[in-house]
Amino acid sequence: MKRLIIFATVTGLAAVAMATGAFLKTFNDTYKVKPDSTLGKAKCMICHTKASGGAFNAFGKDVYAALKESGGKKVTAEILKKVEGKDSDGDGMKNGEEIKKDRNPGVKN
Ligand SMILES: [Ca+2]
Repeated sequence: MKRLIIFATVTGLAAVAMATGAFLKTFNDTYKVKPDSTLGKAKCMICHTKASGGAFNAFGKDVYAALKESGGKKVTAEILKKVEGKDSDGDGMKNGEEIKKDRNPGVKN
């Protein structure tokens, strides 16, 4: 039983890491994020509240809602474009503009 729990935990974590890695790659490819930029350093925290993942921040919630609405399982450039017009973190600047200015759209600046 203990082995089963460990196996499930490890494979579960791997699946989560793979999913976020794929989403992050889509984000980075869509917006041509440079590694030394604010967004490049934010990595998982573009969509999550912690560097290790965990809960979605305001932008992550909007991307997830758009993903669910699309009926797909992968975040695509089209899904990211759908939330560009929103101001997820409520700081007065739209997500698309924040991303262009290398600001985190999920964190009030
Ligand atoms: Ca904003």
